[in-house]
Amino acid sequence: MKTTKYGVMLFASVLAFGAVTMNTVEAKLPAKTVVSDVKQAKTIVIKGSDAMQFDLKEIKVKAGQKVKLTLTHSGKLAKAAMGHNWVLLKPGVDIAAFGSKAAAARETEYIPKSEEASIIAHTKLVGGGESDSVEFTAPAKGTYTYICSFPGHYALMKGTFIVE
Ligand SMILES: [Cu+2]
Repeated sequence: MKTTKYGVMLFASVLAFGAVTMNTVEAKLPAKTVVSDVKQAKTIVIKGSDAMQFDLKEIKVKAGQKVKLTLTHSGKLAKAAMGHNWVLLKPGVDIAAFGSKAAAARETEYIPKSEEASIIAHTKLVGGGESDSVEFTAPAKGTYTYICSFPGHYALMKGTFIVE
């Protein structure tokens, strides 16, 4: 009897986890369910490649939602040559100015100490085959920008983070 009960609970939690990770399912659910989703963590996986590209150009979350974002480097190149991170910037940050300060911040893996106030959340720098995750609360409704702050990457490695 006990085993069956735990089996059902495990199955239920697998289902719940699946619902959080699938955007398409979330979009089709009735409004009532969507509201409760704000309290659930949103899991996002974004990949950075050896071709200096993020596989996601746009990410959508809800205001106040817990977000767990994992950056995976899908390539093979070393961190020193083709490192990637994921940096979510506050609105109004001059990306070119931020990028040039970041490029000079090699000791802190291209996260400039002087610009910490411009950053909402960021992952660590990863090389080929590595991953890093960051958890944060989605900020207020609006449109934000994320970049990779490795020198020279932000021009190509950039996307829009939409908070609804
Ligand atoms: Cu990069």
